Amino acid sequence: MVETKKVLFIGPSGTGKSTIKNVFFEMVCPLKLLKNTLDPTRGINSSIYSFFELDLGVFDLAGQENEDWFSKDSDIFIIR
Ligand SMILES: Nc1nc2c(ncn2[C@@H]2O[C@H](COP(=O)(O)OP(=O)(O)OP(=O)(O)O)[C@@H](O)[C@H]2O)c(=O)[nH]1
Ligand SMILES: [Mg+2]
Repeated sequence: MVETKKVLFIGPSGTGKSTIKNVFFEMVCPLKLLKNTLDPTRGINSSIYSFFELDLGVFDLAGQENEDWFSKDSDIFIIR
């Protein structure tokens, strides 16, 4: 049976959330990301990765919208 899990990257803007996602899940070179920085995330950038018996949902949230994640958009924390 395939298990499903969810990981959220949430925190202040410009602290490296999208960089971590790109390095660990997309295998992008960290040095390349220090040179060519990513644009600030808007809204949610979500992907699903399958590892053997695991489907992992990874949600990279915009730091500039942190107030919304803890108020009107807090359903992001619900595991469906
Ligand atoms: N020196 C250093 N810089 C980093 C590191 N991780 C990320 N950065 C830099 O920090 C900046 C912001 O990185 P992002 O990954 O876009 O930050 P974020 O948390 O996704 O920001 P938002 O999308 O605005 O929420 C970029 O210029 C990165 O190159 C790190 O470990 N060390
Ligand atoms: Mg980002």
